[in-house]
Amino acid sequence: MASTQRILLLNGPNLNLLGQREPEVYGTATLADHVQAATQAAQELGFSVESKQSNSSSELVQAIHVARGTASAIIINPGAFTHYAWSIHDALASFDGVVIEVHLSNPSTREPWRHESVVAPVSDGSIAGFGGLGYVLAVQAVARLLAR
Ligand code: CA2
Repeated sequence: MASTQRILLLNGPNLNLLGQREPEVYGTATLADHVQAATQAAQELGFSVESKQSNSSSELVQAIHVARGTASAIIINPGAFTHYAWSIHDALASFDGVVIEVHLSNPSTREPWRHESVVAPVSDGSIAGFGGLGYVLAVQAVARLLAR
């Protein structure tokens, strides 16, 4: 029997503060709430989820390296690293599986510096502006893309 396929769920800087500040932008749910919803959706589709949040780009790069060979997909909300962290771009480019970029808000409708994503060019797709639903939609996208 094939082993359960693993999804690495990564969240970047300051997302550990979700639910504590700026609810008008990011909602009232905590990161733990989002991870739980994504994990439940993944389990229903036959996947397991490993979740990591870090405020350090090097830790996120390291987690992506570990995912090479151990995970079938990466779902990543890189936080502000989205807009300038070429190290995360390069690490994701080295990952052979499915990559989905998620944002709670819609960066395209916000300040101009948020309009560029250096992660989007190395992602299979990006989901933005749906709040926490984005993580669940990303899990569903992973399942569909891996079933092709
Ligand atoms: O919309 C998203 O998910 C973002 O990735 C969130 C990042 C932002 O820099 C991106 O442009 C879009 C910021 C995350 C900060 O999270 C906070 C949570 C609670 C309180 C303050 C910040």
